[in-house]
This record gives sequence, structure tokens and C-alpha cells, in this order.
Amino acid sequence: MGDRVSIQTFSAGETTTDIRSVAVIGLGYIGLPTAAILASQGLRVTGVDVNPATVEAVNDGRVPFVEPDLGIHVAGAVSQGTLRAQTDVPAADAFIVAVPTPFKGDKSADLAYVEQAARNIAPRLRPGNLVILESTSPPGTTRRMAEVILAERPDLGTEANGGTAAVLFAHCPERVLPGRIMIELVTNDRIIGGLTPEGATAAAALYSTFCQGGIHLTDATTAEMAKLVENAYRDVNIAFANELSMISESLDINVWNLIELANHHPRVNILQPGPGVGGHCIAVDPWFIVAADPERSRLIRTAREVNDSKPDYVVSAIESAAAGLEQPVIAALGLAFKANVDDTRESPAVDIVHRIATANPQAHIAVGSPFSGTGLPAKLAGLPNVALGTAEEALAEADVVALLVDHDAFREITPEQLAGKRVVDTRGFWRN
Ligand code: SAJ
Repeated sequence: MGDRVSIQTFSAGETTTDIRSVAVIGLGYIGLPTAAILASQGLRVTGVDVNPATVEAVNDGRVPFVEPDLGIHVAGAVSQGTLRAQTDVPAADAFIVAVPTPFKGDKSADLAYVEQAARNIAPRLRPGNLVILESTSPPGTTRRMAEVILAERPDLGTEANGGTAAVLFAHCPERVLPGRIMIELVTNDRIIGGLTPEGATAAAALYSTFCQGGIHLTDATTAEMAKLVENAYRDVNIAFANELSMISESLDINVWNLIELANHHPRVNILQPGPGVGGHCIAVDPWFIVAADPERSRLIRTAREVNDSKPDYVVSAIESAAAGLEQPVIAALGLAFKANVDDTRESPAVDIVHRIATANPQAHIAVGSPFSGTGLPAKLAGLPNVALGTAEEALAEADVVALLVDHDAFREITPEQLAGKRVVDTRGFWRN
């Protein structure tokens, strides 16, 4: 399928697009912001989601999760009439697939959502349409998506020849950081990989309507791998910090001071240890590289194992802190997978609270969270010895305090609130 795409770079505004209407399949953390930002550029955008509650929320101008500045974009686009949501895929000039790509039990990627999206798009396609895969995917997935579509539509091809009309395909991996999505969507550079050079160029033109960073063109497989490599790079570096935290504890060294000192070297920049790595990206994507070449992915696999083992270490530390107390009250501060978001998917903090609560039925776990209004996640909701409230409430009754997430709100906690309590600080908030 097509020629190899050579690396080419565009900057904002250098290209123009004929695309007027876009269907974004999947209105989650990536699809909804992308739909909203395209709509704010005047394109006619239809967001598509299988969840009727999400569709209803978007059509009411509401966002079903916490992400700074997204609400104002969605509400504005819906009231301008440039964004609407529905459960069926409409006809459009371009389709952006932003559905989940979780991993299966064997850590290989589950492409069922991508394939279903492809089957739903297929009947709507017209010659000249552009189909973009945004979901983080193993090498070869864009080609696979095209194959699924073209199997349903033998009248179409990737290049116009032999009586077949062409559809363009590209992979445009997202790189935005939750908590900063609306800023990074605009300012980050983009990598765009085409199945053909025309696919890459058409996708670049669409993304240059809102992306002010550089747009770098390549082939689809390199783009898929680039995204995985970025997250594996971060995972390896966080694993280094997490490993240092465990070594330092055994040597009675304050790891936060150690890292701060080492980072004064002009070429050293060690990341921060924590309770483990969460979220649906960094804790998942490196496995797609391991699955693609298990024998040669030794460092990437080990980093995943180091980060996945960090919650065990934190559980032991909390249990040691509570040792000797008959009915300990443990304040667990934070449940999200990272600071200042409410997202608890793959969160090490949730895992740690769950394990402490189930292994220690005599203990009471008072979870303190700035997002307590959203309730406990399903994994914790039924546990009789876990309750959710504010940090103040949790601290007031606690014998042991476990800081699990570095939410800014926790910086208000005073030394008086911690006085006389045993503290397990996984984020180095109270390092001194
Ligand atoms: N973490 C640490 N120590 C650190 C940095 C992070 O323990 O020094 C932990 C966080 O607490 C969290 C996890 O790592 O549990 C991941 O957080 P993150 O802020 O590093 O990344 P994500 O998952 O929010 O977003 C990442 C980003 N990728 C990179 O920075 C290479 C983002 O740009 C991607 O778009 C996103 O994954 C994605 O969707 O793939």
C-alpha cells in the first residue's frame, strides 16, 4: 500500500484543507478535546460515542470528566452549532478514530474498538475521504484499520487506480498531557504518519487548522512506534526514579534531596519517584513494544516491572507504619493516577487503598480527596472499611497518613495537621 513517506516538516498555517466536516469517533479524553478544538476553528464536527450519557452531556455543552478549559470549548462550540454528538457515524470529509486501545491479559493490544470503529465508518465513506487513527496503537494498526475498511468496501482503495476510488489513511498519535490538554493540543508538535504520502499531507493540512507546533510527516508505522517510544522513554525514566527511591530507603538516604542534588549536573534530569505509574498510557503503551519484539525489549519490560512493583512497596510501608495499632485509621490522600486530575483509571493509589483495606479488615481507610464529589471508584465503593471525604476530614481522625497523589490542594496541609501521626509520603511533599 503506497510509497514510503519521507520525513517532512510543516509549520502552522503553511497548508490549507478542503475538509469542512469531521466525525470524531470516541468522545473520551482525546476525542472530545480534538472535536472541540476543530469545531472552534469553524469546521462542522460530529462527535460519535457509544455511550448515550456522553452524547447527551456533550449536546448539553457539558464535559463528563475534569479537564481544565475543555468545558468552555465544548459549551462554546455546541452553542455556535459547530459541534454536536450522536451515537451513529455520519458521512463526513474526514474521520478521526480516538477509541481505547487497552491491553489483553497477555499484554498485547486489544484492537476490538479500532476494528469496530472501522466497520462503522466503512459504509459512510466516499472517495477522497480521509480516515485518521489517533488512538495509541501497536505498529501496523493503521494498515490493519485500512484493511478492515477496504474489506467492507471493495469499491475503494488507498490509491486511485484500476477503477477503485481512493480513500486516504493516516496515523496522528496524540501527545497531550492530561491536565494540560487544551494547551498542548495547540502548542505541541505533531507526528503524522501516512499510509501514502497523500494521506500524510491531507492529515497535516487538517491538523494545521489548530496546531501551532511543527507538523512532522512520516509513514504510519514509524508514527505508531514514535508514540509508543515516547511513553516508554518516560516509563523507563520514572522506573529509574522509583528504583532509586527504594535503594535510598535501604541506605537511609532522602531520595528527594539525592535527586535534587544529582539534577544540578548539567546533563542529568532524574524524574520524581511516586507510588507507581498509573493512567492508561504510560502503564500500557510500553507493553505494545514488548509484544512486538519480546526478546529485544529487555529494558522496556524491566522498567514496567519496576514501576508495577512500586505499589507493593508502598503497601508494605503503610502496613509497617500501622503495625502495633489495634484498629488503625489510615488517611489515604488522593486516588487519581496523577496530580490535579480526577481520573482514577489504572491508578496506583486506588490499588494501594484496595489492598490495604482488603488485607487489613480491622483498619479504617479514610480517603481524602479534592475530588470527593465524584464518589469512590467502583473498585473501592463496596468496601466496608473505606470512606471518602475531604483531606481535612481524613487527617482529623488518622493515626497514619499516606500521601498517594501530589494534588496541589494537599500543599495546604499544615505541620499541625500531621503532628503525632505516622507519615508515608510517596511524593516527597514533606521531605524535610
Ligand atoms: N509520574 C511519576 N514521576 C514523574 C512523572 C510521572 O511517578 O516524575 C507518574 C504520574 O504520577 C502518573 C504516571 O507517571 O502516575 C504518568 O503520568 P505522566 O504525567 O508522566 O503522563 P500521562 O500518562 O498523564 O501522559 C503521558 C504523556 N507522555 C509523555 O510525557 C511521554 C503525554 O504526553 C501523552 O500524550 C499521554 O501519556 C498519552 O496519552 O499517551
